[in-house]
Amino acid sequence: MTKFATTFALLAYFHSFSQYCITNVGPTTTIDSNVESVVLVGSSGSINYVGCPGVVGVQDLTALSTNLNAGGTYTISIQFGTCGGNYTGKGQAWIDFSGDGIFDAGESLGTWEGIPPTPLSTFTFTVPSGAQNGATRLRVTQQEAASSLPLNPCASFAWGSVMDFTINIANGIDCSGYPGDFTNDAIAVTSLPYTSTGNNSICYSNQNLVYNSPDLYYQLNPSPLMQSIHVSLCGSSFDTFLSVIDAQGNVMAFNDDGDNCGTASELTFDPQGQGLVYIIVEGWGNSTGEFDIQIDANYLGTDELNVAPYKIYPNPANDFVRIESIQGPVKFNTLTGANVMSIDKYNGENISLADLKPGVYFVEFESNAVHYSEKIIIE
Ligand SMILES: [Ca+2]
Ligand SMILES: [Ca+2]
Ligand SMILES: [Ca+2]
Repeated sequence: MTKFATTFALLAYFHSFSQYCITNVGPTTTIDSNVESVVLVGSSGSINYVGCPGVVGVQDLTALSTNLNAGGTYTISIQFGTCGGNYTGKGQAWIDFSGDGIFDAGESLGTWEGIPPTPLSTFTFTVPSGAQNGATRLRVTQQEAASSLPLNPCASFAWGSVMDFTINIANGIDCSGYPGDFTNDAIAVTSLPYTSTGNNSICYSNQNLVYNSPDLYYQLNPSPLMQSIHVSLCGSSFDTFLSVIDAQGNVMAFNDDGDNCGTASELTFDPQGQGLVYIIVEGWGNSTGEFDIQIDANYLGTDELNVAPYKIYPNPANDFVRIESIQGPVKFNTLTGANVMSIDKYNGENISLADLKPGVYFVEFESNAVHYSEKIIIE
């Protein structure tokens, strides 16, 4: 498939909000090869888990956690083994230090291979000083009959284990000043034109699964006067990908490489009738870097704007006034809001002004559920 066709297929069928690979991952059976124990003593607290019986899929042990400091060195002890017979296999563990929802190759703690029973595996590792503060994930996997190392942390296979634990990191990068990681934290675009820069290489996770690259979310509430909205990442330093989704997650528009800006992205979408929309910036593939974003709108021309759906005449008025194209209640109020005349069921006829003194009044009525208040002068 071409790059474009692949992108389209992913967008059309696999657009969802999820972070770590957890579906169609891990063993499909509970017997035989299995991680028997995981011990990790942190700077405070510890994980001390004993396995067996086996669990199908990813075993969610994220309720178990320990605290690690960026720059600190720790040792994890894993007993790769079995809950049944002994068969050759391979094992590996990762911590998502970057906090991007991906167990990257560089985040591996160590590997094992053998036929159980084998000695306890101890992997000593240092938490990168650039690790992201907060909760992240440890994944321990054992895969029977795996062909080679390193293992794929997202693989599905017959026998073995995939176990996820929570790691709380401190003394690393504080990402609290990096909004836009997801829809609940989207960067609000409150006026157009909008120009900003961003960087998805630290503090952002992969929420938009079109590509594994971490993504930034912007949110925009289009005005009804906006006919089209143009989003451009032209000038960005890396190969970007851009999508626009509505509040339900439906893809409204997307672009990989814009017509005018190399591998940076550019698109135009129709905001008419839309509530909140999200503009998602990510990289093509795994690419990350600094990007420029410009958002602008074309507005409906005056001839396309709704002209007033009624006509009041004459104004100034003398004996009568008429409101064309209006039906329903009409009220005459003074400038201070006191009601001086009401018509319950107006139907386009002349309204006699004989009972009103000369002066300035507000005429109040509705058209298509919109309330209008028009000033008229009675002479
Ligand atoms: Ca990662
Ligand atoms: Ca992504
Ligand atoms: Ca691109």
